[in-house]
Amino acid sequence: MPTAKKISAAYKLAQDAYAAVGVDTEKAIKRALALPISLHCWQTDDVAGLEPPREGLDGGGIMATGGYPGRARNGDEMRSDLSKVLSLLPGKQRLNLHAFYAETDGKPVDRDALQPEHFSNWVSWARRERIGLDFNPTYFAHPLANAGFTLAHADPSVRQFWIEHGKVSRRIAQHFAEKLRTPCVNNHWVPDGAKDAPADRFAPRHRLAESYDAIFADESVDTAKCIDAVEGKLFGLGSEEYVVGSQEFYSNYALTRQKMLCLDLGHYHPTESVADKVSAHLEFHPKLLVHTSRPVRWDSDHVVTLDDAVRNFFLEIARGNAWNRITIALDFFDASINRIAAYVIGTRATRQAMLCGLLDPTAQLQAAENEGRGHERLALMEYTRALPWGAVWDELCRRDDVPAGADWLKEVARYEKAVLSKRD
Ligand code: RNT
Ligand code: ZN
Repeated sequence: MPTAKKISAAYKLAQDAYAAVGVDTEKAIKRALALPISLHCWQTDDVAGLEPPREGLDGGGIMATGGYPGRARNGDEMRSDLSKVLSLLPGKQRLNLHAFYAETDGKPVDRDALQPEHFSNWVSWARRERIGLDFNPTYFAHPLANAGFTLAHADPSVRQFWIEHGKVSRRIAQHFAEKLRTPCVNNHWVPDGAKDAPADRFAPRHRLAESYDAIFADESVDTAKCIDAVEGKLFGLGSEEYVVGSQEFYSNYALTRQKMLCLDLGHYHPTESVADKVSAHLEFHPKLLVHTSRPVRWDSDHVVTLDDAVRNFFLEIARGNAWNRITIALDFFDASINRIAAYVIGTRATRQAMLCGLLDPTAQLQAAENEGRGHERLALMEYTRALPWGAVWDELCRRDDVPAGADWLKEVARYEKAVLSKRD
């Protein structure tokens, strides 16, 4: 376990090694700590939500697998777990809530009738933790989503229900922004799609665009406070053949309607590079939202690790100096391991990838490339992999007063014994 003295000694050496390739580690640490990561609340309870359980629901393409003990069963348990997680993370965090984590005091309140007051416990908690809130309308796990269609449903009354849900979600997001004095990103993802080849791919897409337009037509919502994002995907459980809200659909929609486009690292074909999409989108879109995730063979939402996909994504942000144009959020859920540890691993890995991006000797690499020394570019790229970013990371943790190395595991074990193991 690294002591403060050893961390500082290793950091000094690392600082010199990075300085030799023109990188200022002090600057990188400051920036890596300041950029917020929005933690998804849904790893606490395996995306179950806090609504009364309903029979015969189709999960809407979202499924957490595994039965590790200690799942949070209510809002208080979720908040307790999330506070523990926050205490083990360096840097600035936010919380990303889904609408079905409303707390309605046992009264049934359907999604189209949700109000800011149903989230007052979350707002008080966020205030105590001094963090901002983000939001997501929940267009799944509901009887009116069972057909596999919501905003693109052929029945206008079903569409209208979901349009109302979209509208209330924006008012709730605006409320969060006002209460916590920080803009709230409100991300829309719908499960709409078909398992098998539809005869008409046009009509649902037309309906989806019209429904969103109806949601966003509400001018009482201030778009400086509620920042709407839209998230597409390639396929899902039950929408293997056709996803109404595909990547192309949402790229065009976001661009023409001034909405933020969300790229989820699990939402593409495994051979596609999401990193490569960054510069293509940022040529046209002012900002992007990213969901870091880890697809294993498919959109499996495994806990994020410091793999090449995540590293390369943030390298692109660094190389385009696009840190002000990216909003960072997490999206994974694994019910087969300790959920507190899952968060700490995934959030730390995301921030480590950000740090690695910030430590990239971009100026030298680009100079070598521009001056025709491709071999130098490649050699330097390889060399940077061996540079001691881990020593910089430990120093970053030390400065923010959170456990460095794997020391946080002890606290996870303590919390598991004292709290999680007492849950059914
Ligand atoms: C689904 C999307 C979406 C969800 C969350 C729960 O494929 O990635 O972001 O995971 O809204
Ligand atoms: Zn996502």
